[in-house]
Amino acid sequence: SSSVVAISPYACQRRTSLNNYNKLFTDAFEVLAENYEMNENKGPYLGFMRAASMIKSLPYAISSMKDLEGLPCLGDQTKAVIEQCCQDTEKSTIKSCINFARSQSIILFTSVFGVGQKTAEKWFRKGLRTFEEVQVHKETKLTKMQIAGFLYYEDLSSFVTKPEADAIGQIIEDTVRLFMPDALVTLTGGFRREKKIGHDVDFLITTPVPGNENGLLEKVIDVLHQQGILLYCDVVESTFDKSRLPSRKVDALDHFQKCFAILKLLKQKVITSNCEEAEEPSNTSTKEWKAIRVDLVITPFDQYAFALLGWTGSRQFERDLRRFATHERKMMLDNHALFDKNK
Ligand code: 8DG
Ligand code: MN
Ligand code: MN
Repeated sequence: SSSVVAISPYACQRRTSLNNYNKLFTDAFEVLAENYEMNENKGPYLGFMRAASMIKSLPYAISSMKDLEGLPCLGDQTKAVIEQCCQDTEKSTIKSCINFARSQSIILFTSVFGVGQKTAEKWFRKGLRTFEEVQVHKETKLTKMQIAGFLYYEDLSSFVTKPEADAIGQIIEDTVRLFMPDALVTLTGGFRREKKIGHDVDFLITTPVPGNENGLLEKVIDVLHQQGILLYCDVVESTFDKSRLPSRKVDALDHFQKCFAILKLLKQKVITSNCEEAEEPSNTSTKEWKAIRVDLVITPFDQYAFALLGWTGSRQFERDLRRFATHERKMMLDNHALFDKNK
């Protein structure tokens, strides 16, 4: 079944649907990757992420090692994990391994908005193992971002649904249009890939008239604040320098002005179809709103296409696009431009 058509080692050369026939394997790979990333072990981290990405493109469920013949992106380590999964007929061992890995303190800590690897490790080294321990520990100084992260942890760690993303989109669009009627507000990230759930909602904002985007973000933030729906906001100013060449770093962040925010979404603003409404959990809280993570990115119009490509993700797809540009086309791609190194 596997090698009728050769599968490309680049994610950007593979057709991948949201239908993942091998979720158990890819969950295991991603959790292992995360553990390696924590230990700053870049090689195995990329190896497992690449393997997970490739496996997501397979139109069949892997059931034995024979199914792996001719597949790219698999090394000894990844194959060993697949072999173990295949032998584990109940799948309970692998599932409990995944859950155990996820419950480990460092990974648990980085699930808090504003807590990166360094902070998670620092807390761990101090002997802290739970959120409670972190919050009551006298010496822990939380940043504004981390305070928001803990305050809204429950909302932020529950997934954002598509209707919620659309409701946020309406708010952002209405607000932007107050100042710039011809502005373009585009939903990016996982929802642009038609994922049904996400951890946040990402938007690109641009205007066709060069320069009109200057000052727009501040005005939008101001209105959201006045409406009382801005729970948190961290603005990162643009660091774009025209003389700069595209970054060679595969995971480099971009230079656009942006804002990492938390918005308060009133539940009444979310339009759900009947079938989705029916499964509202028996919530004990009477809270009428939900905290939602929102990323707003402002781009000049002439860089919009590259920004859109870059912010659509997935992360692995973006890595492979850049790798493909570099190695197969001798070009350099980032969120701002595509450079031909020969010209
Ligand atoms: P999710 O939120 O549903 O979990 O998935 P996602 O939408 O694919 O992930 P994301 O973390 O929201 O990021 C969306 C894409 O944007 C991702 O492929 C990487 C890309 N990206 C950039 N610059 C930056 C940046 O500065 N921060 C983050 N988080 N992502 C960035 O191009
Ligand atoms: Mn996202
Ligand atoms: Mn995001």
